[in-house]
Amino acid sequence: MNIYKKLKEGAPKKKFAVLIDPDKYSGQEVVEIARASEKNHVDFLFVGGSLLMRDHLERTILKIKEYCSLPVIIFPGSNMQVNRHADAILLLSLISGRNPELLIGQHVVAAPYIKESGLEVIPTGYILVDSGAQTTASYISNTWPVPYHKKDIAMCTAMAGEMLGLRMIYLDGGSGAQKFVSPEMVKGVKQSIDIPLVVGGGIRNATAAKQICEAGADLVVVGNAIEENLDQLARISEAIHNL
Ligand code: 1GP
Repeated sequence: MNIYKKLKEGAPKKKFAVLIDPDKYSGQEVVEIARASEKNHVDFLFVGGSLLMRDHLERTILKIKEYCSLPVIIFPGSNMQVNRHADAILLLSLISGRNPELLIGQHVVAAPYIKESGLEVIPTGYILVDSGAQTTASYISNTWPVPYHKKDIAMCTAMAGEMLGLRMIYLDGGSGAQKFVSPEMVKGVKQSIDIPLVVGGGIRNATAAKQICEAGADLVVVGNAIEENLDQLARISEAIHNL
């Protein structure tokens, strides 16, 4: 299955990914979320976390695979999060930051492992955006996020990412963001690039997901809101897919 193709060719139909942080779910909860995701037509399951405290990545992926047939994409917090049981991996280059380790350093170390894994690689320009308070992602990455109101910076960063050959842009307020990326910024970035645009961080309900899609996101990622209330999954999925 070519996941990038599925993402790109599906446009302008909007897509929905649920983020599963392996630290936060028990085995039974993974089963529940996997089943609910399949039932409610979620397009992709993202697995990963900025900081993992337990070695549960593989068992989480295997559990998902046992109970649903949705594509599993690793959204890695570091080069330790590579696992051949997933379908694809976002090879994130943190282009909003100036930390060489996250622009190229970790990739060099991970490259042979990723190659051996056989995972589909989706080179992704990762742009962290300030969301009201410091997130784990910005702290751990040792980078400054793009200021909330500076959409021009996000637009130019995304353009540069595309010109460098990255195949997707991910605008992220960070997990548990107090506010999601502004629709104005999403719109500006979407107009600046021809590659798919993923938006996540702090999207907590169907109204927010709809707003982000209408602004131009091709794929919306939700983690915390679903982790706190699984009922949100159906509502958000419906809002995104009915656009
Ligand atoms: C974080 O975009 C993801 O990197 C999802 O964020 O958990 O806030 O939905 P939330």
